[in-house]
Amino acid sequence: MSVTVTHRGPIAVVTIDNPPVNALSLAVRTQLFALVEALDADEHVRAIVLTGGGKLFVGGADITEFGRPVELPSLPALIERIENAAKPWIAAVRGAALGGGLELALGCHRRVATAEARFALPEINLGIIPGSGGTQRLPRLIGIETAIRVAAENLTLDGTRAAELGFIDRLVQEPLVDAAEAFALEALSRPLPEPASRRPLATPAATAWEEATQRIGRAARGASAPLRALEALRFGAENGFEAGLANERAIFLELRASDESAALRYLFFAERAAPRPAGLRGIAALPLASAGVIGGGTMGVGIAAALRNAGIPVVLVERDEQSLERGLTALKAIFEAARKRASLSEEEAEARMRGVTGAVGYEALAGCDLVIEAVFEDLAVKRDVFATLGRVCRPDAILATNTSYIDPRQIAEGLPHPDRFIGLHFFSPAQVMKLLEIVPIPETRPEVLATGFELARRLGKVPVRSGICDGFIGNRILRRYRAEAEAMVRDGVAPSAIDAAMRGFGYAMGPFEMQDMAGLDISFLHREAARARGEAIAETPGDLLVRAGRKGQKSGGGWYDYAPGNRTPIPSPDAARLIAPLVGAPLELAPDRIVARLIDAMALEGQAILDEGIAGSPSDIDLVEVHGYGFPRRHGGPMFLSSRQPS
Ligand code: 3H9
Repeated sequence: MSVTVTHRGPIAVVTIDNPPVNALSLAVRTQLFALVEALDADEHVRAIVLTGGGKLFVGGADITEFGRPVELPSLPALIERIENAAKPWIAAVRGAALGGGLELALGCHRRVATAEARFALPEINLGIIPGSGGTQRLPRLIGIETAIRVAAENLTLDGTRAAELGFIDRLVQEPLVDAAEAFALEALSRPLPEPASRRPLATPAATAWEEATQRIGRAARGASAPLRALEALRFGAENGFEAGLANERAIFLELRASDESAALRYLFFAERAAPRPAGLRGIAALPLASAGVIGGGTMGVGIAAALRNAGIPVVLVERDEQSLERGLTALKAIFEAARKRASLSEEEAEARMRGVTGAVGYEALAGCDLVIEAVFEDLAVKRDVFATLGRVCRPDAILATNTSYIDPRQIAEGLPHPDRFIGLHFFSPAQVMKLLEIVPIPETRPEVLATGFELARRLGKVPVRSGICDGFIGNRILRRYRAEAEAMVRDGVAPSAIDAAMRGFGYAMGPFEMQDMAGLDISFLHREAARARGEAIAETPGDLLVRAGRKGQKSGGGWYDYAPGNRTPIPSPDAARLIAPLVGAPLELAPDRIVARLIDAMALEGQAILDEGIAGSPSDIDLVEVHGYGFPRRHGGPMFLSSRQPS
């Protein structure tokens, strides 16, 4: 049974027990609906306490049902039935009451919660809006301004805040059900409060709506659900509860069927599946109490910051005092910036640095459970590092390389105990970017691989296992993406038109703007190295730019020109002249054609990566693109998009 009822004198306690998150599946809704009827008719029952089994109240509607037509009883019908029940229903909340879970609590006549309870309407993250009265009942209890923050801007209220806002009638302590029962008994003598749906709601001035529209539109970056949530809130405030509820439901059903919601739901499940790859079930991670990072450049410092943010003590190693000092200063600056943004307190920022030991020489790494190498991308340099680590580190310490392109098998050659070696490919800035490509070599022990995934979990990252190939999953697709963008330039399409199309699609910047920011020279050097190895790689427009000294923003220009001290790209006649020998007659392509050509190229490379067994699933590839390369979340990823296109 997903829903159980027990009797405590005149109080019936209804518990939703539907692990893992007590989602309001069809079975739960059906049983709850029948229970409301039965308890109304039961003359021994005078009030009902509704609670969730386990650690949380209810995680929301069952998202796995969203791919199918709505099955009855619907959640709005159930909530309306509870609101109209003959006896008072009291929600007793511990842990999360999210989405439909919060809406269910809103339909109850009274609510108690622990201080740590969490109330939120995260529907917009799934490309939908609340569909069971969340945008209509919540503002009538807590005021429209806070309701806007909750429904359209992802604000979570804890129990304490919810009680201050009057949404929670009483803050209680564990044992929750005992406290809720006592509250229910006391409340028996009091008249029932007006249900949320019948409470008045003050309508804010038009300017307040305009201000919220601007704010939410800016933050949404092209996603539609946040503004639709605001629209539902406004309509309800201006037209009354009944009309508001019908309008909310219509928007919910429209969005539930949208491509955007399908993409976001797909990512929701992909992100949850990623930390637990099939091959590692039951394999325990090794202890990870301390870590070393070699290299105090941007990447090493970012990795050190990510480790410290997860509470792991770090030894940062550089080759001389001066470089170490630079690295430590950069690390401190990261925490200082977080303090200025108020995401860290002064004390926390100081504690982050207290957990860092700077060292010149590798002996300081002798006690570390894990050492991550983030030095210059050069095989000989890296091999040297690991030869030394093989001598100074414990034989059971995990040794990891952060290489982006070098074959980790070659790096590990000659290392004693290569079974503890692994690639951990972070993305810059490593304290921010969510992706972690985990690259085992054939000798890597399963426990070491499991520790890579456990590290990702502790760092709050999305782990994706990658096989070994040039560039692993992400940089290999990036190369194909850039090559296709350059092929379009050769066909005569202006770089600025390609960039504008990709921005329109949802990327923060287009491929040429990105190259200018990152520098054109690194991929140029790769091509040159491949040419030196005898690979037949034709001259590209990018090669012509680099040969003329246009390496991107750092050299004052690349694909674009830049005014001194300004990063705004200006279409460049000089660049156009330089690449002209490789470029055809001007060609205008519609933005959606440009986007389709680039996404197709990425998906084709992704398919090759799958066929070669480099990635385990299409969704792993999409997670790489979304979390490492700025692919717009609302489109799901290149593999998702291509799977939905008619062929
Ligand atoms: C909604 O409510 C719409 C309504 O307004 C209107 C309806 C008419 N359904 O995250 P975890 C699975 S929309 C189905 O690792 P945690 C998840 O896939 C919903 N399954 O746990 C995973 O499965 P598996 C609004 C769900 O403890 C397992 O549960 N609600 C759902 O770190 C554990 O998940 C939300 O958007 C679901 N609703 O965090 C809340 N939720 O083990 C979404 C989870 O097979 N959920 N699963 O991989 C969450 O934010 C977190 O799961 C939660 C628990 C905080 C609840």
